[in-house]
Amino acid sequence: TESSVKPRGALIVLEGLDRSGKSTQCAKLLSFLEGLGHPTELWRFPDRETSVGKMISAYLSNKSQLDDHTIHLLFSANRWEKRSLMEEKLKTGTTLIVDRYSYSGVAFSSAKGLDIDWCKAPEIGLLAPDSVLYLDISPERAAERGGYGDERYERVEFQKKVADFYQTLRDSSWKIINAGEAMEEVEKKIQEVVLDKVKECTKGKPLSLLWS
Ligand code: Z5A
Ligand code: MG
Repeated sequence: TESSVKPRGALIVLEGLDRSGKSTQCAKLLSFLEGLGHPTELWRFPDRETSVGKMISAYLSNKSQLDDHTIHLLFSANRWEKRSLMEEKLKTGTTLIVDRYSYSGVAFSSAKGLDIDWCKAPEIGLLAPDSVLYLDISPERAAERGGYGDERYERVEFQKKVADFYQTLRDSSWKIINAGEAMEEVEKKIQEVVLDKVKECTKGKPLSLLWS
């Protein structure tokens, strides 16, 4: 019966270029939702703690070299190894805030020149986010924030290509947040969007799969 439907958690994804403020805003969103009494966890991809994640971390810090296809599949495997736990958490009522997800996977590898459909293929069947918030900032503005380090991909020219692929991937359901504003402004906008989604999921919005 309808009354036995368990309220589930929402899958909230933050995407955006390097230095767009994802990790900053994910942390703020976690305290906001927790403060309202919603069971919430903060996840991130890559999850560098798993054995696959350690390979990814070595690659990103230039300690290892891998073929572009190989690293793409490792990023995807890193999401697949967390998929069943993700589903369990959501179904038992925990909202997940996820710092980067499949869209990063497809945008970054496509920006290197891999075929976009090939890049999407291993992502098919992962859980689809209930909401994607895109923190929108130009690569030049993002670079001014400093902290560009020695990791792979941290170059303005490459970030421009990534931005183009994010543009290709986005659909009308994405919430585009102006990430160039003050942190508090960005924070408020994200809160509005996310609260609505959390409510929808509590009312029984079904989970769906990528890429549908
Ligand atoms: N990657 C991939 O290729 N395939 C995949 O499947 C996945 C990822 C999942 C590592 O990701 C790399 O892996 C990444 C994509 C690729 N490569 N790049 N680029 P990561 O998530 O571990 O690292 P990161 O995301 O490099 O970017 P970041 O440094 O974490 O950026 P961020 O989280 O968006 O920004 P932040 O740390 O919150 O903020 C950056 C700075 O700006 C910091 O000093 C803040 O205090 C400041 N800031 C934040 N907001 C503001 C505002 N509003 N105003 C002014 N200053 C601000
Ligand atoms: Mg980050």
